[in-house]
Amino acid sequence: MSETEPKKRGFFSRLFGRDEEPAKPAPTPETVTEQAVEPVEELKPEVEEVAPAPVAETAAPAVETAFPEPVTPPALVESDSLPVEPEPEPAVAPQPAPVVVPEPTHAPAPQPKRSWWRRLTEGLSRTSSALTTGITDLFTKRKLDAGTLEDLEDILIQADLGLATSAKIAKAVGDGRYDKQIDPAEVKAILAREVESILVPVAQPLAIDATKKPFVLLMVGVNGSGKTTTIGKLAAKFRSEGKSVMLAAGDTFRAAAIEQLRVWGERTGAEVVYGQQGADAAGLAFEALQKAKANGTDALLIDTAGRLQNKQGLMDELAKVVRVIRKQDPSAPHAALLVLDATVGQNAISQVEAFRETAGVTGLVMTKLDGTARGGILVALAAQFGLPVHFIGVGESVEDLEPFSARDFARAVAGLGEAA
Ligand SMILES: Nc1nc2c(ncn2[C@@H]2O[C@H](COP(=O)(O)OP(=O)(O)OP(=O)(O)O)[C@@H](O)[C@H]2O)c(=O)[nH]1
Ligand SMILES: [Mg+2]
Repeated sequence: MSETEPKKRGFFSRLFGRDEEPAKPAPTPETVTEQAVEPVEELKPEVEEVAPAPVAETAAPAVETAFPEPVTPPALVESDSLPVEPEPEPAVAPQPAPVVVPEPTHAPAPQPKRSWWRRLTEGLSRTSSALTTGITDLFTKRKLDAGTLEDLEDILIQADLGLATSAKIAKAVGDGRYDKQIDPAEVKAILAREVESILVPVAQPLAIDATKKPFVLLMVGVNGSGKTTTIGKLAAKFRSEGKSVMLAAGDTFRAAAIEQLRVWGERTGAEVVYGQQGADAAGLAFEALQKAKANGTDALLIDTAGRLQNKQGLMDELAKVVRVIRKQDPSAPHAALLVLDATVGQNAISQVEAFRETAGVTGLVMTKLDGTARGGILVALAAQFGLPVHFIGVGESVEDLEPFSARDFARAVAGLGEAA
């Protein structure tokens, strides 16, 4: 489970709009075996680094059942290294993990379409109301002085805009306005203008280089930040553009993570390459890249296990995934996207530092802006790192992920209307 996130509502309940997972048929071991791809054991000869020598890097050994699930999946937070040893054989024969393939009839009823602006402003409402309420209270019927500007700076810092940016905005508001009355609307307009100017350089669409077959996208981040969901949303986008997509279930930690990606594969018509729980993630990524190359696939999206940025063992595993991918294609991954959960606030800064160092992060995706009053963190990150921000997420559904627009974001957080 996640250290950074409270217990989540089950994936299946979200997907199917139910409180419980669907009743799982108990498949025979043969059924399960048929649905699994070849064990990752077979990858080893092709990947120098997944040779059996170091214990921490061996793939899970082949076992009789296709899903040799331990009764209790290994807890991510309790270990610095990926699970490598199979659980000892239980006295009672293990139940094969049921494979749940969603029935089309379980698809949620289509939601009425809301415009992106509406979803964005609703999603950012907690951040914008924290800012605009504070600004209105502060500037109504009051002349501007040093104290007001300090209070304004505090409001901005509390919304996680960062010290430097908050000071800059307060200074812009103060410029030439001392001892004058200033309308809250004017302050909001200055806020929007300043935020936009910081965000413009980072608001860059994710460019898919069509000459790369496949274009390899690696998704990284801490536990529960939204990596797998974002992969699903991107797969849906790419498929709707007519691209062929392959997903690699590189979060080999949890059987549920593999299953979650397989469901996205089903929903989006993307092939999913997956191995057994506990298999070597680097080996799996290597095999997926080989398959995608052979198939001429347009985009390969590689999921990875969530890992805290201060767990060195897990960060080393991620570095290995990148190294192994590069052995086959030195230009890959062509995009390494760090998925950041906006609700973590300032912790996002150390996440960017660590993942940039380990995985060569090329761009950011910020999710869960709908669940926080601290959306200003995106501005602080832009000012500090200048990394491209490709997408933001303001909800759980497929259409809640959109390319990032500096102007829309700036106007929405400042509580202004849609740009003309
Ligand atoms: N409200 C909201 N929820 C989101 C958003 N993006 C993802 N989520 C939810 O966040 C939860 C975690 O998402 P996952 O995609 O499983 O996260 P992950 O990073 O793959 O998690 P691990 O694999 O456990 O590290 C799920 O319940 C998602 O539906 C978003 O933009 N807004
Ligand atoms: Mg995941």
